[in-house]
Amino acid sequence: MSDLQATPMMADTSSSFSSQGSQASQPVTVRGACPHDCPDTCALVTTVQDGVAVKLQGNPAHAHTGGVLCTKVSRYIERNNHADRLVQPLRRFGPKGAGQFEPVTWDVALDDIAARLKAIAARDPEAVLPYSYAGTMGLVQGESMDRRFFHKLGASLLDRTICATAGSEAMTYTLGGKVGMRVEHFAESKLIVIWGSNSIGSNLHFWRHAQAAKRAGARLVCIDPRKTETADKCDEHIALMPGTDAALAFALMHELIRNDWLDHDYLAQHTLGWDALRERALQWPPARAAAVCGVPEAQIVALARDYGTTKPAAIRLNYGMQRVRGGGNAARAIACLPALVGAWRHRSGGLLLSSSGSFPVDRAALQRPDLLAGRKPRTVNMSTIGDALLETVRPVEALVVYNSNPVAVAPESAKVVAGFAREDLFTVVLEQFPTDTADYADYLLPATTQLEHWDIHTSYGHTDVLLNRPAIAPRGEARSNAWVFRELARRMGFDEPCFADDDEALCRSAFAPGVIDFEQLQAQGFTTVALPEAPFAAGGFPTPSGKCEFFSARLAAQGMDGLPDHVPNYETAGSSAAFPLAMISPPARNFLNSTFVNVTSLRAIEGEPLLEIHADDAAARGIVDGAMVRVFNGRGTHRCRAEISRRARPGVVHGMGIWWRKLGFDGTNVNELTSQRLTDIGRGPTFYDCLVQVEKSA
Ligand SMILES: Nc1nc2c(c(=O)[nH]1)N[C@H]1C(S)=C(S)[C@@H](COP(=O)(O)OP(=O)(O)OC[C@H]3O[C@@H](n4cnc5c(=O)[nH]c(N)nc54)[C@H](O)[C@@H]3O)O[C@H]1N2
Ligand SMILES: Nc1nc2c(c(=O)[nH]1)N[C@H]1C(S)=C(S)[C@@H](COP(=O)(O)OP(=O)(O)OC[C@H]3O[C@@H](n4cnc5c(=O)[nH]c(N)nc54)[C@H](O)[C@@H]3O)O[C@H]1N2
Ligand code: SF4
Ligand SMILES: [Mo]
Repeated sequence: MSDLQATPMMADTSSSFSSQGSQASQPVTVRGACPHDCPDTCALVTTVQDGVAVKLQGNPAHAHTGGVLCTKVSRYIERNNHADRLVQPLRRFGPKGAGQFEPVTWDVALDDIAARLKAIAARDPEAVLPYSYAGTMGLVQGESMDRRFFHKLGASLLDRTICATAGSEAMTYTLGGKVGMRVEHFAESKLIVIWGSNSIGSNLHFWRHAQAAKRAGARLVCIDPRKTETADKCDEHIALMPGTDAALAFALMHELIRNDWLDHDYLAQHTLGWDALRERALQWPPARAAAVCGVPEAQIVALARDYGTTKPAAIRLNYGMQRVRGGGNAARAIACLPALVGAWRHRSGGLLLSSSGSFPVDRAALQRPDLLAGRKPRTVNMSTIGDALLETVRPVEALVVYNSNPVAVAPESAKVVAGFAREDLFTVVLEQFPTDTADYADYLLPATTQLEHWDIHTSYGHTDVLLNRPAIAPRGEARSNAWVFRELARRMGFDEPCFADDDEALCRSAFAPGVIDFEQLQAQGFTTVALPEAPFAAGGFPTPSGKCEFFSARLAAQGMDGLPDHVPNYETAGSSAAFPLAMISPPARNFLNSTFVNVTSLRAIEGEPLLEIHADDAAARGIVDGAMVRVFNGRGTHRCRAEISRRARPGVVHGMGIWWRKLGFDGTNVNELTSQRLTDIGRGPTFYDCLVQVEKSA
């Protein structure tokens, strides 16, 4: 690869960096990409001196990043150099889950893993299950050689639903894909509705555009049960009950219809099912929605007026609102709104949930589903991994976990832990750190970090492609995920040429030739994809009808309601005397899911596992600020510190996520309480559809 920057040259993450480390030299800068599961996908610049990463900054040349990183990733070098980094392959000798390991060589580990997988696959390849999510969003370390390996093996397929499928399938049914406004155009919007998102905490670079809009006179409205730091900075906060967003969306439609704030021409030309949607919306006068949402009717009426009369109006929808039973329907109802008022006509109007459908990634080349050779393995839903591992009819016998920490992040921990603790389950974990999941490994393999490996990234919050070059040598014997699967493939006797592709070649195969400007990507670390300014100004939705599908024939064909509806939570507030409080467990600002919980300086900011509770709910239980509490329901108990907080509304508590169990009190976290029930659309988890009781704890 020809390199225009003064960056180290290397063929693969496994190559040696010792030649650079040996001589004192000028600092060099290496361009990269933030790997984390965050919509912002920042461009990074790492300064390396004598083989050591000495500084990590946002790339000022990348407009979306603007030279700014969040607090978390500005500590990435601290994380990289952490004393607990896994630096050699480990084999379990203690009981499952005890985290007792002895070091072994890579050859010993890989030979044994390959032999074990081979033996299981000879009986039933589907007894092997990969488990991965977005610990890195990189296409190479997240969805390339690993997928080739499991496709060739014929392993069970994993339905990767843990975060976003309810909302993203809702977008696909309604708009035709994970597409929408370009994020930079929010800066020119006159009304921004931030719906189910704490942008300051979890989408900081979007917030910069929202602030620019605000300075130019835009009104900002936040729709969130929690009074987040984002809600604090908006002009209006609508603190609805969890899982009631569809009711609010229908009441807005009701008012748009009643006041004729409609774009009749847009509705006639570019939408499908308007008459039926109109009829349904007319059943939702604001008073009805106010009762369901637990917010003042006047607030709904005022938002409808703002939305109906301000142009351009934009909605930043985020995944926080779709982690409930009706999350898919709610996202569909909200996605209908821009078409009612013709907001899509303007590039700064419309909606954005995810931009990830904007990228023409060549997934067939990366993942090689053709290696299945006609086999159709069963699919296991990652959101119900607890139940899946306890299944006895056709049990999972081997589990390979990478880029994920399921023991901490998956719902209903008691079952997840019981599954991972099975003595007859062979578990391989590729990790950077000794996480809760790592403790259950039979083999624990040390993984490289983003500073140490190649990758290529798209984004779900902007529309650029980023290249990540390794800046430093892997710590100890750490190896990239792609290297591990390449080595396993060799030992399994998989001899297709694609199993020889190195990590850099995998970067190149992510896009078909000519689709992106790879030269520019190499030169500056990022490149754009060609996209329209206002994608649906003249319709042209990528749905089967080419219209915004209020009515989805595809959903109807599956026996589902073709129109969006309000689908109440499984665990509706007020329905249970035993468990009267609704609990949501949104991200903590200084953690990224369960990543960074072990970084001392960041954990110090978050303090301890925390339950935010309204003063009235606390008083009714004799709970004082800072008291230890027991949060419980029929699934489990979690002890944590109560904070009497103005961020909580009455009836809703917030168990801030996602602590490592072993760093929390009693070795638990909030997922002791969450359920494995799935969303209406997309088979997603319902983390925020959860009733609990809270009491003082000794
Ligand atoms: N700092 C930080 N950033 C992150 C993450 C993190 O853990 N920490 N996680 C990353 C990941 S994996 C994702 S998926 C993205 C997006 O992650 P999101 O889940 O969109 O995260 P948030 O932006 O925190 O938005 C969640 C918000 O939704 C609110 N909410 C909960 N229930 C409801 C509801 O029923 N209706 C409405 N309207 N709101 C509700 C919560 O109170 C919270 O403020 O963020 C990413 N960025
Ligand atoms: N209660 C509750 N639970 C939730 C949520 C919630 O809001 N509330 N949010 C949910 C959401 S939105 C999501 S996305 C999931 C996230 O769940 P996960 O995808 O499991 O995310 P993390 O917890 O960040 O764990 C990622 C792990 O990948 C590792 N990793 C990073 N890079 C690499 C690499 O290159 N190689 C290898 N081998 N490992 C690597 C990190 O060290 C880290 O331990 O959690 C879900 N769980
Ligand atoms: S976590 Fe998000 S905001 Fe922070 S550096 Fe990474 S992409 Fe940027
Ligand atoms: Mo997520």
